[in-house]
Amino acid sequence: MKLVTLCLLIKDNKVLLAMKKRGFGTGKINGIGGKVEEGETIEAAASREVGEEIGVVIDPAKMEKVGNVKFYFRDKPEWDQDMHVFLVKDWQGEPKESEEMIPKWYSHGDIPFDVMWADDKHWLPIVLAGKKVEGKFHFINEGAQIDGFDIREV
Ligand code: 6OG
Repeated sequence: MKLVTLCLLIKDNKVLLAMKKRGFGTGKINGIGGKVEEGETIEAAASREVGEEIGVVIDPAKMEKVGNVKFYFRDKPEWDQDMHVFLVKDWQGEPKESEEMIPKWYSHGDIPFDVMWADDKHWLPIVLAGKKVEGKFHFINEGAQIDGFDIREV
């Protein structure tokens, strides 16, 4: 199962999300992150991905771990992912577009769930309310549809 990260930058009660221009989830709006490379800590991987994708520098020690969500794809088990979610309130630089992503700030009441992964509406509001989550989702139709999930506050 692939180990991946997702960072949510928070400023003035807004969250930074980005439209993915290529790779897994192209066209969807999501937090910023990617695969953990061999020999890398999860925090270091999250910080590296944010640097590569939106040009912002994060100190791995200043990220707050707020979730662990696992995804199982019934018809594509090679897509299965173990995602670690972080809130980030302290960074250096201004988020900017890259070849991979177009970032944009969203008010908490204005999050475009209809163009995001279907799981997000079930856990992202909990995390944005300052709580931590743990759980899993089962997908069918190559990730287009949820076939069952379990999300808990921890
Ligand atoms: P790369 O393959 O681009 O990393 N990701 C998901 N995020 C959400 N919210 N829901 C999902 O439901 C996701 N599946 C994957 C984790 C993939 C990026 O996409 C996230 C990584 O940040 C299925 O390296």
